[in-house]
Amino acid sequence: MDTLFSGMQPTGSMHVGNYLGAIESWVDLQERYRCVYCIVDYHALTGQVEAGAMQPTILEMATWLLACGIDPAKSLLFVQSDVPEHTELGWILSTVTPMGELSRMTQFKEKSKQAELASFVNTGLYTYPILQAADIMLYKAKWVPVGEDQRQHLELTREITRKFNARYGDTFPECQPLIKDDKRARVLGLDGEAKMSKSLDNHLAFTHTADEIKHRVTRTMVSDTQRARLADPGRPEVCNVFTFHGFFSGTEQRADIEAKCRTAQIGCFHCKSALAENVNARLGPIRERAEVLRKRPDDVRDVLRDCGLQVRALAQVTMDEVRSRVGLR
Ligand code: AQP
Repeated sequence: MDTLFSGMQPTGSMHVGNYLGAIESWVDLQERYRCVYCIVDYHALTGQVEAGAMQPTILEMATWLLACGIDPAKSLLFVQSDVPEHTELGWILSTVTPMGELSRMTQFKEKSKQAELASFVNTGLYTYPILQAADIMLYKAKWVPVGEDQRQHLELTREITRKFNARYGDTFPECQPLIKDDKRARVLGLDGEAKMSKSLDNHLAFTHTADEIKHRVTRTMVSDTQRARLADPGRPEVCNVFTFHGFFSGTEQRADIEAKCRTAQIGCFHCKSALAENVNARLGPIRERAEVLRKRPDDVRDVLRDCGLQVRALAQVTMDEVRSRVGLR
């Protein structure tokens, strides 16, 4: 089986964008690959993390991932900082990474603007993609399921792999991104413009209650902006609410909504209410499983610890090889 790697930051709650863009695939891919899934707490330090706040959010993220269907009998789910080899390899890879390539990263440009508002652009934000390359390369992963926003970082990982192999000999495979080929690759936020994201507060979080989801969808989600009155025919093809029906509603209901929207037989509120119901129906069983796991936090910690030990053994084999190739002791 080929190895597959992906990571998730333990910041806030999982949201519908993470779920549709990445986590749904994480679950499906467990059947076909040796999956290594990582809660990337070192990466989260590049954001505004309060001292001491990380452990509960790591546990919370692990709980959501298990509730979504990550199965420790099939996949390795661990915490990045339990395997310090990530940062060791990251340092070595930084010595083959051109600064010019890093400076082109659009995520750095966007995140540093947000960080500027908080008056602190840290170096970790800039070198983030090198640590991400180390995360993947440490397990010699060939496949990386992510959302579209990570495509550029994975191109850089491939470039870093080529540079390392050219300098020290063939050591790492070039990874390939696994990105959905539809609108789930970049789920838009409730504003219908930007990527769904916690920091923009345009998201539907797994921690939102059913009522909060209903409120957010029916009251704040932007639909077809040109449809001013109920009597105006709608344009589902430009409407983010209709796109979300594509993610959450059945074929028949979608066809019905589309026809009635185009002929102004239903208004946006009706369409959004149906969507909110379907989102809650999808999240319901996940929330229930998370609730059960929350009563057994030690079981979740055990999974992270056991997987961490297994993964560290793999990482140490790679680092022995890397140190030897590079000429370190
Ligand atoms: N809107 C999205 N559409 C599709 N995929 C998405 N991903 C994130 N947002 C979307 C994918 O989710 C995985 C985990 O990403 P992350 O841990 O880096 O989360 P994030 O991108 O930091 O999430 P936010 O909400 O955007 O965080 P903030 O606002 O705190 O910066 C990745 O595979 C990512 O592609």
